[in-house]
Amino acid sequence: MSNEKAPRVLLTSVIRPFGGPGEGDSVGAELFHAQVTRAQGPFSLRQVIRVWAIDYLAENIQAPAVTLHYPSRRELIRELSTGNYTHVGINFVVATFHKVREMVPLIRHYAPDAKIILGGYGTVLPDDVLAGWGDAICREEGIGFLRRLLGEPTDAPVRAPHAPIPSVQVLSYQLPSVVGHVTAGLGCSNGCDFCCTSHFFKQKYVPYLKSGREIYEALLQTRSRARADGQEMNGFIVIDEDFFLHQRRAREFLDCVREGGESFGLMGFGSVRGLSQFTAREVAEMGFDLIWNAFEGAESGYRKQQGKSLPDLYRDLKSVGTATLTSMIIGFPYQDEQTVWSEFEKLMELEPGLTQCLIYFAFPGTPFHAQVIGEDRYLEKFRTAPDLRRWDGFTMHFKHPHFDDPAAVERLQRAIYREDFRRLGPSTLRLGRVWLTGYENLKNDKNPLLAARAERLRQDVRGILPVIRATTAFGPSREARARAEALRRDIIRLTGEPTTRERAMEAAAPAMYLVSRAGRALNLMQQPGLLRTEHRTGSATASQHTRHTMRLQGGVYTGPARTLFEDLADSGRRILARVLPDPHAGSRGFESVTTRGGELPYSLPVMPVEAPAPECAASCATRPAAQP
Ligand code: B12
Ligand code: SF4
Repeated sequence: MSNEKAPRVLLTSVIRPFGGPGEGDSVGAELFHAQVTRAQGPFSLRQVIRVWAIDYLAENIQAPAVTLHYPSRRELIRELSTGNYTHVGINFVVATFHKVREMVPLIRHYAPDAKIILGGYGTVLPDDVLAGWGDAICREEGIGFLRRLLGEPTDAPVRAPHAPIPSVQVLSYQLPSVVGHVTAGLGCSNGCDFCCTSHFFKQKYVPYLKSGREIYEALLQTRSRARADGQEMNGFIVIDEDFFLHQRRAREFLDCVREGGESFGLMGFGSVRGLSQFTAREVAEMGFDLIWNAFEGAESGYRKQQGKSLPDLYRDLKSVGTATLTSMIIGFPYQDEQTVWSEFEKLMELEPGLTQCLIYFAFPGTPFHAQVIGEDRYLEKFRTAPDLRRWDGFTMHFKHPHFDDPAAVERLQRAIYREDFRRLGPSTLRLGRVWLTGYENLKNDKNPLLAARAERLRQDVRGILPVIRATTAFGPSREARARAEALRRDIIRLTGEPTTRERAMEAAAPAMYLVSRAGRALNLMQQPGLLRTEHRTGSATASQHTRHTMRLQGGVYTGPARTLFEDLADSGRRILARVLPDPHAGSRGFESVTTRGGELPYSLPVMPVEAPAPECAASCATRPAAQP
């Protein structure tokens, strides 16, 4: 693809607002609130997550670039009209493909000369569905692809961008710090039958950071950039599908943390198989406060579940202050309603800090997708006119031996989220309980790293006192309120009486609960805000990368008046949409998604890989050079 002008690249997420008519209410810019704490009302954790893919791409090309996280339609138009772009890259997933179809005509109109590049896991869709919406499709590691497309050298190493996100907000109180991010690698070798990322990269792990030291240094680097911009970074998210599976690298990381002597606060993903290679104390020394772990189903039989028993593993992790976000799947063929509830009981016994429950569903390119097509299991409405907006884990797509009515599975899923909240209460308190346990067990530990961890956990636990007060007033059940009272007693017993400031925060908590509740009920200030960042343009400054992070949270951070106007306009559009025909309903012409299985198609255009670097690009390029 040749372009006469010097390349100037716009990389964007899909546009906001989210949650419009026909869209799944889980499909937004948040993880916790949309998919995990969704039944927890005002207690839900709010944290907008940026699209790190476009940050990685912008950081690792040479051409000037601008990234847009969650622009509105108007903001996208403004950028396209003034940006003089030669290339516009869009990151999307299957459930947001309808937004790509809204954005592409705008790009063609306002930047008619720009080449459109489609990337992200939405590209698992077949060529005939994506045809016409882009000039290039990236179905592989993206940095190598984009460098090749722009004619840039492909042998430069991959640099981790400085791409923080806001710390969580709860009861409308925003922690003033940011959370750092590092992607250690893409893909996963475990190969679970439904897993899009694993099969996107042909069950191969694609390391961005090969050594534990590189990961350690990347964390320190992003934090020192935040500090240079006057912002505290109090934790990190490490994206890597199974961090602990790479034992040598994780041990090297542990050595670096020991050498550095500082207790980190990390969130990452870890399977039973990976975690079983480490003791809980080692996991705690590395700094993990929260691990996303898969419970799936008792008989799901995935390789990743082999290792220590879940009760033992969870008990050990909690004893050192490491909580879990535990995910469960419903809709496996062996499960009937009773089985699901008995598996849920097992999950509740583990008392996870956070629970995710998804319906078993199939992305193109996965073995499960091929299987359901082979067995003709797609429901008629998905087979003939698949509504891609509902490829979100909250919709039942298949005929099931034990559920005649697919809506029954969706009702069951909602009931599970409600019951999890009713019994165990707000996640903030559940996490607090684990952190308090860690503090109690480690405060006099001879290992200085673990003693330092205890002190960090103590401070985190004190921060939840206001949420405890709101729970005792508005908690979902007697059980949850009693848990809250017991937790407050234990916090005070172990860490001391509340200070004057803490008492004031506690007193304000019920009012903050009511404010959050009103915002949700009126659908005000619920959308993310635009984060726009320039890279290598004349006006790009280093500090913009941290200073504007809070804008992601929208609401007061992007200007209350403007946000309010936008929210009201959105509500108006939603009312109108109730009487107008849904333009995306029953998308005929997409049947190939649910009637044709098989391998993922190739990236387009197919470009020869001349230099085998960056290393990850070479190892994960999904097919040999020049293969059609
Ligand atoms: C963080 C995350 C989120 C965040 C941020 C969203 C985002 N789009 O990044 C949040 C919490 C908001 C989120 C929400 C959802 N997510 Co999500 N998410 C992830 C997660 C865990 C990590 C993504 C990441 O940051 N990776 C690190 C970056 C650096 O790598 P990358 O994204 O793979 O990008 C590389 C390549 O893919 C490529 N690339 C990507 N984009 C582009 C664009 C261009 C132009 C080019 C050239 C290349 C390119 O280049 C990059 C560098 O190599 C992935 C699982 C995973 N481990 O990847 C799921 C994942 C992407 N999410 C998924 C889903 C289903 C969703 C939801 C629909 C869930 C729901 N029920 O609502 C929503 C959709 C929200 C939305 N608005 O898009 C699926 C997508 C499957 C699919 N085929 O559609 C995934 C793969 C999880 C899974 N295994 O099923 N998610
Ligand atoms: S362990 Fe997780 S990331 Fe790896 S294949 Fe299974 S579901 Fe996917």
